[in-house]
Amino acid sequence: MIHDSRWDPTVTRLRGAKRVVALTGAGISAESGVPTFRGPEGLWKNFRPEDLATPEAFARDPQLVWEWYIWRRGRIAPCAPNPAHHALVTLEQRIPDFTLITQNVDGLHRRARSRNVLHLHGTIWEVRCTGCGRVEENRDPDLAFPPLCPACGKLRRPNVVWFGEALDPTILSRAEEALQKCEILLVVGTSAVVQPAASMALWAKKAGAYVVEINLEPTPLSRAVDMSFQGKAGEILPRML
Ligand code: BJW
Repeated sequence: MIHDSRWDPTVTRLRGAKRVVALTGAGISAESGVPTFRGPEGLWKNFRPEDLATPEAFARDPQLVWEWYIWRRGRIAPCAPNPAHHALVTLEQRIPDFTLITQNVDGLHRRARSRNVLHLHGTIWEVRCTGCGRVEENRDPDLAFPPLCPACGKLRRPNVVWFGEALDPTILSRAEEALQKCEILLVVGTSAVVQPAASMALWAKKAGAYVVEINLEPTPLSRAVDMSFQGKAGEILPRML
């Protein structure tokens, strides 16, 4: 393997680091076969976010929204974690204080056995009652419509965060805390356009972290970070470790 000196500062820092955060987006699961949102093959190419990923869309046509989520569950279910997910598990085992913040709802980090995972945008494998708020795991591939709450009889929705909705304040403050104190932040496979996740690299940088981006292409963050690697997460992350 050819030695590339651009890797040295990151590799050296990772070796000595005690507090590391990884922030991941849809790109980390792309090599597992999970569709991303943006880009030529992305979900938003064929679907409009405002028709499917907003509370207004769900209020207007819950069946349409549920059909989309059931279809996505079917796409995700056969997908397995890839070398990038596994590399982050290895990193967690080496670093005393490691936090994985993910925007992904696919559950692949947990399946890979990452332990300290903060799901900023929820999970596609849970349902939440719009009446009483009860949350339950649900992996039913043929979820019948309408999915009603066994406790209060109201309609249940996917337990994800749609545009215009607030993130869980507990998860957000745990993420903020980890970003404030980390020495290194790895930003992997996110287009960095959806807030507040898109600002997290800047928060960490301001607090003194060394920020490394891994993405197939440049993003709005690329100029602001300390090091930007272009390529597949499933190739770069294992090599970096
Ligand atoms: C690879 C690769 C490989 C490919 N290797 N790389 C401030 C300014 C402007 C707007 C806002 C703002 N604050 C809030 C907003 C509004 C909005 C927002 O950000 N809009 C922007 C689009 C303009 N944000 C919100 O509404 C958020 N809520 C909020 O802030 O609430 C405030 C509030 C407070 C109090 C009361 C009420 C409200 C919520 C955002 C929720 C986002 N939800 C979704 C859907 C989740 C459920 C689901 O999955 O169905 O989350 S949208 C979608 O985008 C999903 C993703 O998590 C998110 C980010 O996408 P991501 O992960 O970056 O994926 P892609 O596809 O965009 O990019 C993939 C990248 O990977 C690409 O760069 C590729 O190059 C790369 N890649 N293969 C490495 N192998």
